[in-house]
Amino acid sequence: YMWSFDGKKFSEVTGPIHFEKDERLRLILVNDTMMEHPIHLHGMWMELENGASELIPRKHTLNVKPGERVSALITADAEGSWAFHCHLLYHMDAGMFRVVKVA
Ligand SMILES: [Cu+2]
Repeated sequence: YMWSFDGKKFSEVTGPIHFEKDERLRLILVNDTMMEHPIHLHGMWMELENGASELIPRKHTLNVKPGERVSALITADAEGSWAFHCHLLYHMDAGMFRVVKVA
């Protein structure tokens, strides 16, 4: 089997995911599998949109349950290339890995 983001494993993608430096963006993760995926973005906080307004949790890893849709706000304030991957290492090895480039 293989694991992927957007249907493409890491060996099939041609380049990084691009974030504009200092942009404020919303990342939406949809888990259409039957397993949990702890999704880890290096270098920047993911602010979990859980309805808690100013008490919004700031996370490096978001656990996404089967069938769950999670959204997070990110300020792309860290220039460079960053790993973005499932933290179950056998999922990462099977393709659930991307590079995020902030420039
Ligand atoms: Cu996973």
